[in-house]
Amino acid sequence: MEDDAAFYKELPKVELHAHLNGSVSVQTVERLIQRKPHLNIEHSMTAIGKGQRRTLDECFEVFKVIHKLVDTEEDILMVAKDVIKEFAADNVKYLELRSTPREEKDTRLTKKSYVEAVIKAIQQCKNEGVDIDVRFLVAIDRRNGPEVALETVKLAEDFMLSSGDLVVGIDLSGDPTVGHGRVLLPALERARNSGLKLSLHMSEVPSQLEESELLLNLPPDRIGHGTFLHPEMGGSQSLVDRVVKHQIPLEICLTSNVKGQTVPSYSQHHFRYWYQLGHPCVICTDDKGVFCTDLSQEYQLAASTFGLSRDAVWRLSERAVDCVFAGEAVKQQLRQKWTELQPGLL
Ligand code: 6MZ
Repeated sequence: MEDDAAFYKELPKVELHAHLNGSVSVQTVERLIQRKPHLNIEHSMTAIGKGQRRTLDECFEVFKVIHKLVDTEEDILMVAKDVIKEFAADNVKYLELRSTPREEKDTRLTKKSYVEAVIKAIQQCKNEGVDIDVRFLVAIDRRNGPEVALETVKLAEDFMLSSGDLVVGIDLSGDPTVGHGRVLLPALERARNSGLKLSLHMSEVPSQLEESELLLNLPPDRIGHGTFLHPEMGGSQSLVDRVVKHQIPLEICLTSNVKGQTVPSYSQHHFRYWYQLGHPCVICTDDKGVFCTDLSQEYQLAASTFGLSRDAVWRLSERAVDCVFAGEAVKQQLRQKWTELQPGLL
């Protein structure tokens, strides 16, 4: 069993669905709490431990607590650097972080300085020789409506040009029970037309079928969750057919979906359905801090729940390279890395 854990840890991995503030570890939360003792925040308010479950609503309350702890440029820089180093220590070789730019009047944080702090963290890690290629997706929180969405896309466009390929796309996320994707389409279309890739949370909860139909017209470059797209979960065959036709990869977050109770158990997770179709699926963490997991653990869970051999797990991690938003040259470098590492592991 121990040997098993070592295999998943050593496996080179690609992480494509990681929300920055959901990824903050216990250790980093401790440092933030020390910086802000007056907030009276305890660890139990920022993480959902082993065996615990919450409603999705309660998960969104946890993010609000973390946002109180992370509200200066300095905090963002520290949190982003810690998160990047933790992924690297877990043998993640390529990471796409996503985060929603926030402004905080009290600390003079602006959305621009927020993104700058994340970019700085990525560059500092690179200069320190941390062995991981990191890119950034600027996130739209659906709750904030169409004007903020458009503003966010414009911010991402500016950084796409100035960051030297570090900003590669847009994420659409936030509480899926709030707002409607219809009003966000102009912003998302603009993003696509200016060359930003789109990773959209879709059908995370059952009531989003009409929205998913609309968002698929774009179409997105990747889908976050997609739990309720297929007919066995109340979705439809036509939705599945469109996802398959466009070969849109699904970002799969097992622990997040089970702890957030959108999926009743690991064995009933929609990964099974899409994996059996041979559709591109990428194992991800979502919020490794909040859900107390890491990517090695998620691969191990997928293997034990769905009976995947080591060869199959290897192919799963290798195929994730095809789904990254960075360009062809980066994909080639990653494929080369996988080829070099394979003999030592399989
Ligand atoms: C939808 C989620 C999410 O952006 O402050 N977020 N959105 N579904 C989920 N499933 C659990 N998990 C996280 O990171 C926290 C933000 O990411 C989004 C929410 O908007 C949350 O506020 P950042 O770095």
